[in-house]
Amino acid sequence: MEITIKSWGVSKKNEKILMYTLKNKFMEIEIINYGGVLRRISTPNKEGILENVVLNLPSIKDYEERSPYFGSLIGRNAGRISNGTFSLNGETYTLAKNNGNNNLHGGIDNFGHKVWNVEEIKGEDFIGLKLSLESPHMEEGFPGNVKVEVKYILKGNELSLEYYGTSDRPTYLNLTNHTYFNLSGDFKRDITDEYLQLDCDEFIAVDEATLPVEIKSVTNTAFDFRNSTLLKDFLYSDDEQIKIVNQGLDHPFILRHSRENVISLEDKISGRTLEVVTNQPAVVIYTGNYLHEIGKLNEEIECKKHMGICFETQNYADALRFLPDKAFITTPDSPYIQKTKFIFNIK
Ligand code: G6D
Repeated sequence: MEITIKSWGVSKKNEKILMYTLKNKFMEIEIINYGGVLRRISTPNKEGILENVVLNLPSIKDYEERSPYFGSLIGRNAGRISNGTFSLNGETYTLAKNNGNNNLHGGIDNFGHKVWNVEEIKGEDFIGLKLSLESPHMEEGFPGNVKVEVKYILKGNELSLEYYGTSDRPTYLNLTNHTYFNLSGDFKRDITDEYLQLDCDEFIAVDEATLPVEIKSVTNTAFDFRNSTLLKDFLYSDDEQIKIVNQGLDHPFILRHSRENVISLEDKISGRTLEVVTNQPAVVIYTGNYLHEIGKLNEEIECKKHMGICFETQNYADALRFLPDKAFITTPDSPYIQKTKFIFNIK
């Protein structure tokens, strides 16, 4: 197990960008201090060949100018807050609007655009990084002086993300990571050949602005992934909710938590599988329905629609408006905690 660090240029604000590579016997990952971006995860295919299973871009300039949150840590809020406003304890807060009339992924100067502090962590059977940042009271309109820590921990074939946040006054914190997985290896194919299985009896239907409108049973809908489903069959099936988000998934699913592994993705061609385990109540699954707009991933490969799939584990979408009783409020006495594990295997 080893951690190596190299310089990865400078940001537009002249901040030093560092790339951390963590390696063990099974896999390798790369993290940059800009946005806490998880830039590469290389895992073996069934022939034992290590290849990258997450979408990435070649330089820091690309991340600053054209990344649709590739691998970024997202805060202070994952997803949309409708009308860019919320009320808490009788106060109304006006947030930065960066998605029509809504606040998306925390606003303009969100956590995905910040340079995080990074410390190395080492244990007997794991290595990791502890990323931290402070977000001042009223940043992007959110109340509270907030301190956030995210640990990336690599142990065998598992990558864990442990989030911890505190605030000096009540606020809304809802963090996630926006990695786009593609198990084919080095982006050989899009995700339409991959199989998805979810322990979810319910999903949340959305409107034209991708805001949540109704909790629905998955039974007798295209959104029933309780049995493993080939993504191609879902993505091109005829359903209003698929079309409303530009042909795909961009929907919250409510996690059942009846067994340990609540989300699984499988690529039968490479033999790779991914399982996601989380303590969060929901996951927004996004199938990269606009990825054809971002240009090239590297010198040879043009990014296509459905090139990656995100599992954004989080609180219920737009919870302060849509499900206020379930919105988790961070207070000085009750910190924000999320634990999510990504487990890689070969079948
Ligand atoms: C998120 O849910 C959103 C999408 O609508 C958005 O386009 C993407 O991030 C960039 O997953």
